[in-house]
Amino acid sequence: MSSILRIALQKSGRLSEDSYQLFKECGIRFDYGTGKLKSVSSNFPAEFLFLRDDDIPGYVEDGVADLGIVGENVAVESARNIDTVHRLGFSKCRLSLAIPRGNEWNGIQDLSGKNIATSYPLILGNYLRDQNISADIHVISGSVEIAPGIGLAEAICDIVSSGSTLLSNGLKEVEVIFRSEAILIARSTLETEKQSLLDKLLFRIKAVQAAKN
Ligand code: PRT
Ligand code: ZN
Repeated sequence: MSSILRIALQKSGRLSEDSYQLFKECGIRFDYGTGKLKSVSSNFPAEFLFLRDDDIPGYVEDGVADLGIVGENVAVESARNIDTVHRLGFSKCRLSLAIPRGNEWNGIQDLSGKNIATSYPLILGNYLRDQNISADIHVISGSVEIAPGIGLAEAICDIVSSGSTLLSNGLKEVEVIFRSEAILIARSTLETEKQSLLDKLLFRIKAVQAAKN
């Protein structure tokens, strides 16, 4: 039986368009943006699944998908047993600590004993442990940047790209704790046939990237 790679992509969001473009530039055709949950490529042994980004690491670990594209921030925070096979260079952003603009900042020790709101408790927890800082992590799933304004936390740790969201919420970025970009992830043990399809795919991705540099 000939195998087919199952590849999980974000259905709609900041990774979607560039993920689709990447496969298109690799010469791999499939229907995208039709609202369907999956699409089989017409010219490469691959089937694409369109999912929420947060679900992709789990599906790859469980073998529902063989490969996926996610932000490194999401892959690391998921703590799933998955492999990073390639860095893709798009959807770049950083995970940063931010505090109210008017507050003084003398360094990370200022956060000792403080409340920090975030959707990234694992990455933040590891960072604070490395820095020997003991602070309370308050997990919230969205709109983290409003937490200081409503008295929920003294600082936040959130994804930043242009910085305009921080600015419009009266916050300033004081420390970058993690830099992220889109990555290609894979199940940690792929069957031989799937591995050779992945090798073919990687060869094309690298050629596309090299042509751009
Ligand atoms: O619906 P689904 O769960 O699939 O998507 P999502 O809403 O969880 O994710 P999405 O599409 O917003 O982001 C997908 C990935 O893109 C993230 O996991 C990051 O790896 C990456 N990325 C790049 C970003 C940003 N840039 C970004 N700016 N993710 C989020 N943001 C947020 C940021 O948190 C801030 O609130 O966008 C807001 C605007 O940022 P500024 O600094 O440009 O104002
Ligand atoms: Zn998400």
